[in-house]
Amino acid sequence: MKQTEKMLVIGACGQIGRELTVALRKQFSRHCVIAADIQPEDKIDLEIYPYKQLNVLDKEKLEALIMEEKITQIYHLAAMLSANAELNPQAAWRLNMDSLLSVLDLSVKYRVKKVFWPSSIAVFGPDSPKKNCPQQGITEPATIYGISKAAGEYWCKYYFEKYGLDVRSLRYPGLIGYTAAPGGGTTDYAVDIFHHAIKGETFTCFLKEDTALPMMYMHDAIRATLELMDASGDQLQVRTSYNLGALSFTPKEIYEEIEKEVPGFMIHYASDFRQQIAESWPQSVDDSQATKDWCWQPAYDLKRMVSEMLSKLSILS
Ligand code: AKB
Repeated sequence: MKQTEKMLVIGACGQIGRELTVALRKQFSRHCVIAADIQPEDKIDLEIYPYKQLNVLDKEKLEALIMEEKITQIYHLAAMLSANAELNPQAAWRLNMDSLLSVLDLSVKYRVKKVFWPSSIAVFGPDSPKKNCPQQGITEPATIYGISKAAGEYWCKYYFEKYGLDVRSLRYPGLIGYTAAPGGGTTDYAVDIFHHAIKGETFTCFLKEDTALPMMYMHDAIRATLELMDASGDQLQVRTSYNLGALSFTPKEIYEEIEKEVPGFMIHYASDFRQQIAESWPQSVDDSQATKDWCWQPAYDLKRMVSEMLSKLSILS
């Protein structure tokens, strides 16, 4: 039954896309999962194949791909993240919203069975509770990225209710992985810090030392995505996007954990415009609805994540 699925991962060269493509191919098979991204084909490693170059804003090309490949599931991960979006608000809105609307529209037209679209903790804003921010916490985002994610969540719910399209979504926290670097986010420091530690370089952090944010190891994020997509539709009470929690730490706390394994590693703090974005987000989220509906449980704590990141990155370097 699983073999009849044909999946399209849009944004497959990005931080989540790369690992999700590999995980889906393990669960299904290589030829069932088509990776698509804006990168030209000659820049792609062999492990990403089968691959199609796609600018997701090119709706005609997206339509041809869905139709020709008889796609049954779409994972739409292409987006501009929070910090870059603050610097390019119009372009961020176009990319984040127009691409989602094309995916939703074409999914209805071609009877795609399931769609995954990532939301973010960025849907919350300065007036949302800081600790254990609830599923239904106030969503009045202060960033253009957050506004696009909040609006996107309602579009997903609307397509589910109006057209019966099975769209599923998670509000990812900051994600930390070792295969692909994030780009243009506010939580990126928590990945960059590892690369500096491995190279023996002092790290300059763009957030203040006591700025706590919700975070998650990539393995947990990928597993959560697969578990949500595997869950039976009638278990899912949330058709906007699920809060998803695992860790909450400050730059100082992750630095101290890394320093235990890399003695002498140094950090320096020089906060910039990203500090204000971080301060508008909650420090931790309440994901009990995800636990209740599809049994979500994170597996990695800070210590385990730090140790695995350092050992994987030292093998790769
Ligand atoms: C970002 O920092 O913009 C993202 C996010 C929290 O969605 N990692």
